[in-house]
Amino acid sequence: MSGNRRRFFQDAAFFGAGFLGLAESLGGNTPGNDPQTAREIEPGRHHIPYGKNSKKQVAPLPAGTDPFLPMVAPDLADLPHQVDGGVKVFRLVAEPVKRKIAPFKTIDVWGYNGSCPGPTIQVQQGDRVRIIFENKLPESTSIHWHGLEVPIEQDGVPWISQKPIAPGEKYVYEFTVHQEGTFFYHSHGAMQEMMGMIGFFVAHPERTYKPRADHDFGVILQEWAVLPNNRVPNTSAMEYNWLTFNGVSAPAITPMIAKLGSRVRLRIINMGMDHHPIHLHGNQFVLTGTEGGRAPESTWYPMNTVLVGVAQARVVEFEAKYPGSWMVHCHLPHHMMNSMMDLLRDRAIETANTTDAKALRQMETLAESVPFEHVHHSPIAENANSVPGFPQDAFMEMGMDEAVAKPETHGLPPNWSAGMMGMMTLVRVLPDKEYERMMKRIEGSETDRKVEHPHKS
Ligand SMILES: [Cu+2]
Repeated sequence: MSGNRRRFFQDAAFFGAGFLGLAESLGGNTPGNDPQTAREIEPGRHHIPYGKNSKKQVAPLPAGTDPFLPMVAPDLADLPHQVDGGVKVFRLVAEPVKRKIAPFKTIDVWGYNGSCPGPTIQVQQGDRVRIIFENKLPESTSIHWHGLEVPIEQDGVPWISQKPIAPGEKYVYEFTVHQEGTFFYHSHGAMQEMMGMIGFFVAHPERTYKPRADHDFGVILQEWAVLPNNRVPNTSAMEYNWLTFNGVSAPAITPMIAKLGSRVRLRIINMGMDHHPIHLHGNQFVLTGTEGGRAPESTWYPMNTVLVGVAQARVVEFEAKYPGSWMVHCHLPHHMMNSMMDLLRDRAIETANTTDAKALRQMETLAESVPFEHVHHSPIAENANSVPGFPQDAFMEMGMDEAVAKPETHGLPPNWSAGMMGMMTLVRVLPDKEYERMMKRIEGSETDRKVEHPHKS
């Protein structure tokens, strides 16, 4: 039949669109190859953004300082600290990490403390911080405190402000955080950055921002070029086939949960090769901050898409006035997709030159080899095959609700996961009672996890 339509799918295979990568599953991946399971990233996923976390603040607050609402970065954990003579002491370890970016795709990246991106550092304006850093990479590295005004010897640039930190070496950074805002820490090596070596460094203000937010969420934007049947990103690539929020691609990204009537803050930082226009459905937001800190209220104006350029932070806030599951996603079309290269391999799907029924059967056959529970794409017209340009999105959707199920996805409509790919997640705005039930569900699953793994708690 039509060579054009067949080529569409072949091209799409190399272009990177549609299905989630399934290399490991189709290739008979063994559990031992996946040290970082979904369960292991759970600690950062679960959160009670309403106040409970603030009990974790151990150091007494100086006079004139408000307690802060910690930021929650879904799918990432916080870096814990100890207090030594009034100094907040963090231990940060650079090391290779296996990151499960989708149910059937784990990649070899570099990060910090077993996580890529690294765990979130949260401090308060005025804090003295000490970061005891250890390099467990096979090469030298250093850490730059992006946006923070620190003495030159703390700036983390190899050969300029310090000697490179050799493999196996430790290095201590120490400085006072006099700013407030959304910063990041990252390796100052370009290729190491593209291997994922970044994390949030949030400095909460001494005095709570007005109006105060009830929820504070964070998202790190990253892109990866991972060739078929490969697990190591190509860090010199100029085009990308996997796009992640906090190191996970949709639909595996954990939704953010907000209470109806609350004020929601979303901090977004970008450490990659591309800009990302991040769009929120159904609501307007205002830009309340950048990588330089809080913006004066006189500069706020309504918008619903914020362009987050490389090395920038953008902080937006909105009133969650409307109940529903509202999408937050990058609006670059190719960033709303996952790679289908891994799925296709040598079994190139030939749906494009066949009828809808045959296409479905082929998809069902593929689905049988992986734990997809739904393969029912959106309806197509009877004459679809005669329309120039068909198909575009017609065969791209594969539901995997069960594979990515977690408390935060409870109650979403069946097959919700089918259309979610790449840099895409949800803010679920829940009325009071539903919100309370959701929080209980999340807490309950945290309790289960602790019982199951008492040695980890
Ligand atoms: Cu994007």
